[in-house]
Amino acid sequence: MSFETVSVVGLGYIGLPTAVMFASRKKRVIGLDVNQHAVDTINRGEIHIVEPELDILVHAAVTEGFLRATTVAEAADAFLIAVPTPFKKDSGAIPEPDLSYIQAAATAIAPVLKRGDLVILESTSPVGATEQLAGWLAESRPDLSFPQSAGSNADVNVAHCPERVLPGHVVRELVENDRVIGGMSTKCSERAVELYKCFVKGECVVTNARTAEMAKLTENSCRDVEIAFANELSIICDKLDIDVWELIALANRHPRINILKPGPGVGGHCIAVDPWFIVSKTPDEARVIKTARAVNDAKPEWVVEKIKTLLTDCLLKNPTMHMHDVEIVLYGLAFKADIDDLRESPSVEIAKAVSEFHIGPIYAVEPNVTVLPKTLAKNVSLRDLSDINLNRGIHIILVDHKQFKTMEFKRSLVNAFVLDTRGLLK
Ligand code: SAJ
Repeated sequence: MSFETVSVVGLGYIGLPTAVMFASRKKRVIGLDVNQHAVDTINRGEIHIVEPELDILVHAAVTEGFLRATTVAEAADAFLIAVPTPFKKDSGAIPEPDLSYIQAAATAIAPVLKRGDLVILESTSPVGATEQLAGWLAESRPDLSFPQSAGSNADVNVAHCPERVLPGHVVRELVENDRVIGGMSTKCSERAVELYKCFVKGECVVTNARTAEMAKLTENSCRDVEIAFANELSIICDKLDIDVWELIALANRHPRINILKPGPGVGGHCIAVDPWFIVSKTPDEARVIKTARAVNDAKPEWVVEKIKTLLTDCLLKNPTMHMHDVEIVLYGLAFKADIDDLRESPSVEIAKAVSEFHIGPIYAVEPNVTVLPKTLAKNVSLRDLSDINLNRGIHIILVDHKQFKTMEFKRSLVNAFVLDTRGLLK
């Protein structure tokens, strides 16, 4: 049976581009989201997030009638769940995954499930979450059989196919990347491959659900560990008076070395979160993964200390100045370059810490947002790059947005009090 109607649950950074991919292949796509604003925006053919090329695709999908968003679940042949999987706040030293959004998605779609349907969990999840999802669906629908009891003969097939696309490159990577397809039975995997093949040009590699869950967590934990190594190097080099950027460039000339870039810390809702899903299941075994998290989480604090030192230096060099005269300019608040996503951003954390000790003006230059987060709104003002006086104050580069990469900007900053956490000026 082919998939005529596809329902995508969760219309965020992953769900919306995925919905649009199916719509572009002329599938009837129903997007389901609890956020009425997102639903209304999409139904107008507009988008509520920043992602290159997505606006044109959504506009086309909606105006051609292939994509429609709603807050109430409707019947479909396949359901893709792309909801957040954060960790529980205040769950102790090792954060525990919060599966409540997946449970809510299961509760929403269960009433409209029918024989032959396929349910795919795309959200990055701890090992065992797909089985848990299938359990919740089975509880709600005792009239249908699921793979945990019926295997390949189940009425409803369930698989985990983790999203692996890079924010900022989602549209291209959705099509080109290989997919890991972890079915709860052979039939589940076959059906999932059939579905993804309608737009994925990469290979669809089949495994079981638990391995697929762990594969995704492994990818992001690997990146976290590698970034922690770079961040640790940057702190060591600072102490030893070595230019870390030159050092890494030299080391990377070795044919088997590829050190990543240090930064102000690791942000976003993936790399800073997913390793905990491994650590919380196996705390005694996941020692490197846990340490990498600690190293990366401590980097913003280190940056804040460097800003304090810069401020002291600035005041010592300008004895007539008072602290309230010194402007601190923070370049970039997003968690990485050329996106508008401020979630779990180390730059926001740094800006907040600066606003707690500095009594002078604090400006944030973030070309991708128009409103500051509530935590910063009181003491930090959002400025255009063109309104910044580069000849005075302290300048902290937190994100390497394309707007900061111009030669003119780089040259102007050379003589100022500058902390370049991204190596942008190198
Ligand atoms: N970062 C550094 N130095 C680097 C690379 C990144 O400090 O050399 C920082 C970034 O500034 C950012 C954080 O790490 O704060 C994460 O950025 P990222 O570009 O490494 O990753 P994400 O979170 O945008 O996307 C990751 C990707 N995973 C991998 O590359 C293994 C993506 O493919 C996943 O789909 C995504 O997580 C996800 O949704 O899980």
